[in-house]
Amino acid sequence: MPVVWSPMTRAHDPQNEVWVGVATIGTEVAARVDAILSAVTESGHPLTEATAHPDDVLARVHEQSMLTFLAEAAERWRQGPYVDLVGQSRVVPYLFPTPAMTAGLPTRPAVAVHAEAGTYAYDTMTLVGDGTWEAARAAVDCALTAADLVLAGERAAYALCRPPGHHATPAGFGGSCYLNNAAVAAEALRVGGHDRVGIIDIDAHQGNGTAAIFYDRGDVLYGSVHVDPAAGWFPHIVGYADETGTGDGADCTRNRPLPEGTADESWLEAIGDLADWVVAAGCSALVVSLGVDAAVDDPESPLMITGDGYRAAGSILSATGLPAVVVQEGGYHLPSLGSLVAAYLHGHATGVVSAP
Ligand code: SP5
Ligand code: ZN
Repeated sequence: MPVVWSPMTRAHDPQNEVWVGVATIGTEVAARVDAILSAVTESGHPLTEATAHPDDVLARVHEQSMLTFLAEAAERWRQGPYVDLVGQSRVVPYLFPTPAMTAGLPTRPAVAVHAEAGTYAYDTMTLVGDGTWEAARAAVDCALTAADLVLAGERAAYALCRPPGHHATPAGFGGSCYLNNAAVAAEALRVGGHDRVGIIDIDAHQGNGTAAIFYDRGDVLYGSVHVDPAAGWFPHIVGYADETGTGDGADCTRNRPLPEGTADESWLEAIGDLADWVVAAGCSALVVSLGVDAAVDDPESPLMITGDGYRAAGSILSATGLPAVVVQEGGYHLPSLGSLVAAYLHGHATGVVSAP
């Protein structure tokens, strides 16, 4: 399976994730790119460098105000007092203008970048520094280049996107995500002539950004299997089974939350259900949000999926027979990250269903 990547995706270095007010070492690191690159190269998948694409498809997914903020935030921060004053070199939000604050009053955009950040950043874990915009935009180019390959007749192509994207909403970034690569891939497939596209998200966390982008649309289905937010896991407030879409998108969203500790068998059953669903709905192309953080060793989730499980997931999604853009999402255990991705790609490329 062709692997699309970009050296620019290494440029984002969040350094820290501010979690419960404490700067912890970030897990969404540039070394993820090289861990994946070396494993997929070893497995014999051909590498292709992403080509630069215009902003038109990206602009169908995100509001211009957030794109402008992300493109300019690091420079605005550098020109502010933050490094000298408190030694903070990354953009960290300071307040969040939620309805609890605005409370029906007329409001204006915040002038200070530390205050404006909370208009778009919805958590404190997704910092912006030099290179963040360039890397996130390069990841979008990876997704678009992989979509081009599929539109040109490849059965499947893998986009080594980093930073990941499925938590990025139309006008919000969070969960280590800035630009929604999978949503961009789905839009590219739509523009390229597929009338109905299915997205299946097997990252350990529900992709609230992708869900939000397509919640009221009937032309892109979103299905996700993830650790149950009701057990206290990110994204906490969405991802429940009774969220099924609205308006034209009624019944076009499907969440399959799973309990902590879930192992291969029930996880694969849920993926099989999502696969049957997108096929029955008449989708002609597929986007896979491939997070490998559901793996047993991953520090960010309590699911217990094995490498064989990921291989079987690839086989199940390959058996849909749909042309597929596979987009990298999460996965943070550096020693196993590459082999988990390779296991999925092997299953998807060969289509052999191995017993769970
Ligand atoms: C794309 C993706 O997988 N994003 C992950 C979002 C979940 N992050 C929530 C992190 C919760 C805090 N974890 C402990 C961090 C200590 N450094
Ligand atoms: Zn995740």
